[in-house]
Amino acid sequence: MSAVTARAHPNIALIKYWGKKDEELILPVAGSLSLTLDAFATTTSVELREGLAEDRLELDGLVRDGEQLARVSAFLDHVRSLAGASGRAVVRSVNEAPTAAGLASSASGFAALAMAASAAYGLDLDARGLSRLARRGSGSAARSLVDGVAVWHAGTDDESSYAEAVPAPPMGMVIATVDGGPKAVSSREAMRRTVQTSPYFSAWVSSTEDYLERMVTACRAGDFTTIGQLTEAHALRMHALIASTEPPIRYLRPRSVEVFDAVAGLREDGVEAWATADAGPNVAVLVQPQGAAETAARLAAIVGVDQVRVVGAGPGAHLLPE
Ligand code: 2P0
Repeated sequence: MSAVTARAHPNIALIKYWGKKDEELILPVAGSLSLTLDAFATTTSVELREGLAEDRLELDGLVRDGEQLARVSAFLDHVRSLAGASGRAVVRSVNEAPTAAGLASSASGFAALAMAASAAYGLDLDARGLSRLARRGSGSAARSLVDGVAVWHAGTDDESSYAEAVPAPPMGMVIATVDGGPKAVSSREAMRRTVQTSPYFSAWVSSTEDYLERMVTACRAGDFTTIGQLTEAHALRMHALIASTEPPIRYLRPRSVEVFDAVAGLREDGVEAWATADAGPNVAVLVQPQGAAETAARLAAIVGVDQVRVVGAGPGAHLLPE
């Protein structure tokens, strides 16, 4: 059989997902909201091949085994159980994110895999079904199925936890890469530690629900200033939460904090720019299209910022023609 190929992009959350209420189903403790990017795509093909004893994974041209293969194979087992199929597959995946820059994402990876694998195994899923499926690979992947701005409803079960589009004003991001080193603690493990040890966890859940509601309202209203304020404040709340674990985890580096300060300086000069950061030291700065060039120039001038890249809103995961 010929291969089915899909392409997906990473997303950056403006309201963050941090913590699960069900690890098996990957149900988050609260909803989140993100911008799918138009850069750093993952392209993945899935080919069913008769006679294979186990799935085969090629990532960026190298055959992978161990944990990486196990995670992809477990995901394919779920697809096979939905499809009533048993055949093994060859998965080939290529990331356009610069290696070691901390930008390769499980979101684009599992969004592309969900799209390609569901088609290869003959599942006929609608947009919601695809988002739910991608979620089972990696929570944030549920949002990379969606064009532009996506809200992921936390839901209460497998059925009700999925992402869908939210209307929003034009916006993009300037991504400042400050340190290419590997992550100290994976986000999956750090989330678990947070749920188990942070004394602030229940406040995080209630404040995220409150922020999400305000963010969806601001997106629908096209109110960029409120979107930006909520984005930066929510990111800092997440990093404060993560720092409150036992033992503590800190993802931001001194350079990351410098970028947050430079972004505050841009605002003082009248450029609407707002910073956010995920489970790592790189900083993504939310801007309107007219503010992107000045923001990029200002961030590129900071010593220790390795790379600055302007990105826009991108498409959700989609199949590529054969
Ligand atoms: C987010 N992050 O909302 C948050 C903010 C990182 C910081 O989603 O365990 O790789 O596979 O569901 O999706 C990273 O978590 O975690 C993440 P799993 P995932 O983008």
